[in-house]
Amino acid sequence: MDRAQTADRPHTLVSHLYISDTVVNYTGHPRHAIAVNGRLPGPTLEFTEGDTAEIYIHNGMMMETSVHWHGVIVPNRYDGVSYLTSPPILAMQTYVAKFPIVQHGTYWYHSHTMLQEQIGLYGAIVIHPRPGTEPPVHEQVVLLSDWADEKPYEIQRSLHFGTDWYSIRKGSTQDYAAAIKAHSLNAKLTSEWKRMFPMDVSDVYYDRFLVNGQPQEAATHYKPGDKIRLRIINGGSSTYFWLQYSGGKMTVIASDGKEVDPVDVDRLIIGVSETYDVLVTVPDSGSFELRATAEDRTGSTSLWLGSGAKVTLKPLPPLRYFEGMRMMNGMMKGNGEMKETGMAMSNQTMDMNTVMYGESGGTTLNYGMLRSPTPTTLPEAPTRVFHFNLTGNMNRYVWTIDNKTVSESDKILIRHGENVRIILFNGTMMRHPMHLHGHFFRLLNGQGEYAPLKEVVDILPMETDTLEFAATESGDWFFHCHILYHMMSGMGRIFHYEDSPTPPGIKDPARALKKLYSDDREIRPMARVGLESNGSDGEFMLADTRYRFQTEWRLGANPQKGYESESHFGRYLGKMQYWLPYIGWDFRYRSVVDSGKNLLGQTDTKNHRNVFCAGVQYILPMLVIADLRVDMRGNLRLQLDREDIPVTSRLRMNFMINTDKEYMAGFRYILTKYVGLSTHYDSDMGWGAGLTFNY
Ligand SMILES: [Cu+2]
Repeated sequence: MDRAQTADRPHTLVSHLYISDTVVNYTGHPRHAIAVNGRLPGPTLEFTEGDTAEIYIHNGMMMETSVHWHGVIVPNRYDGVSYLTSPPILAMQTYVAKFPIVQHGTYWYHSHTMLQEQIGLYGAIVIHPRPGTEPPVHEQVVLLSDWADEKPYEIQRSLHFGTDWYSIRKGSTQDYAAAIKAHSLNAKLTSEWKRMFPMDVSDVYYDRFLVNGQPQEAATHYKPGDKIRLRIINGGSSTYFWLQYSGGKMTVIASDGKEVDPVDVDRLIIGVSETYDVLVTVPDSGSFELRATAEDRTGSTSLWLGSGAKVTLKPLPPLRYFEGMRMMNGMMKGNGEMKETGMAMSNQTMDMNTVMYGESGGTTLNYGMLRSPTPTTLPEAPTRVFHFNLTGNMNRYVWTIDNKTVSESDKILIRHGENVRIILFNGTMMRHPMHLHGHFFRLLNGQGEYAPLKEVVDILPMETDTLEFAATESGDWFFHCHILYHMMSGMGRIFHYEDSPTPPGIKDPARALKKLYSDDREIRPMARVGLESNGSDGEFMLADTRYRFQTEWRLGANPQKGYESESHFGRYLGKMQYWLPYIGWDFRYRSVVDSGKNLLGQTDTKNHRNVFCAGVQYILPMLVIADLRVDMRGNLRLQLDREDIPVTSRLRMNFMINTDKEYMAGFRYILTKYVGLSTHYDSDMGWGAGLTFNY
């Protein structure tokens, strides 16, 4: 298309997105994925500022879907958040989004339904400025993403039950053996004393990292001397990428689609869902590497620019987890809260993770270096200020704002015409890329009037960032962490413009909102069953953000060994969810006579019992669970146990002891995600060995 000829007449560009199920094979194993127009990622949608986009979305799948235009300013009804701004696109239906293109820059589109974004429903959006305002330059879309062979639902479910399988795959279990080897046993013990779970910079194990849908891509048509504008998009579901280039400096010229004064860097990190426009030069003959390394250093993906001999980069070294652990120990109070250090940290200027990197990479980009070429000050208007604390805990994978999920909080009312300022504090141990739909905000980064405009802010642990925007729209706009599994667990809020009409297409808003809330209200199952020579121990659990139903059993191989089962229903309390008051039922039978007293001087009923009970569990330092309960006959029991003591990367120790003079100790060696070898000694059942299955 000749843009010059159509420059003066805005015109409508019609595109069709055909969404379908597909099969991909990145690892030798075929896996289900979602394709747009037969490919993963979907096609790049290209526009010129002033165009009108008319996009037909044809859902060829047997499930509903949605498409959100990330960073693109669209009327609220086309924002593509199912059940909030737009109706879901039902199976085998077509939906049309038609909106004027009022900006330029690098953006992307992705599904906003369930976990679809993880398996391929995404693509790039490139919007050119009006003709004549941009010097001609080569352009290259660099759409980064992460791929796991495991089903996204399984990833999400296992994260909520504290799986350490991903740490095993990544080599980041931070077990006792590794701690001793790294002369860091003291740090490990301190960390467990403070009830911290091993920290990592990312939660999920990915099999592949992709650039434009491939582990490697070669753009051989570039010649020495070519200057290329890389339009880099992080379409990963939960991976931050370090970017490096073997052909010299990278010049950052735009962030989240908005121009910034050019700044030369040797490397930069791109947060989940951010975009950066970067100029690079092919300096010579040869093929130069643009490498995107996952922040956890478990893998990378490369785009090669130019032809000829490969000019490679040195791989980034593995993370030094125990250095990070030491730093965290120093910052964490025993109650799971961060100490107030008095240091004002913001805008990625002090990256606490640097202690884990162990290398100096030349000039590294941070938000403080981003400066808008034109003033971005907001119009004079009354300002509404919000303080948000990002909160969460790793053990149950609950991610919240002010300790409330989206469904547990009210919509936040704002009014058209006012200015909104958000002060964000990240009190968690992870970074969060917070994304605001439908608005660019100024990130107050020390550049005064020239604060950069963004729609995603990556906020590191312990940082406070301030952003502000003019409330110029209407309707509901989602503000959420863009790590897919954090968003789905409830880390977000909805900004609601007062007096907005219901978006067309949403017929029953109250019911629609319930559907939206169901994401973080999901109840998930887990189970663990041991089959050992002395009998079977097992556990089954259903849990959501706050509640847990759990039943456990011990079935002996004969009547002397007997059988027992305990069931509990309880609610987690507190930000760190250390407390769990519960009610339950305890039933047991053994063909031996109860004898004597328990440690509390009461009649011992551990062999014959059929009682209702109430109690409370509490996580003690060293991650030991204390459980104190009373049954309807007035019998008390105090029990201490811990299940997952990481002896080595795959070896776990567990123990239990209680005032009924029952005790148990055992080991489990993790073979696969679902199977382990196990052995244990139990005061009632004796010694046994066998297999443990977990789901
Ligand atoms: Cu997050």
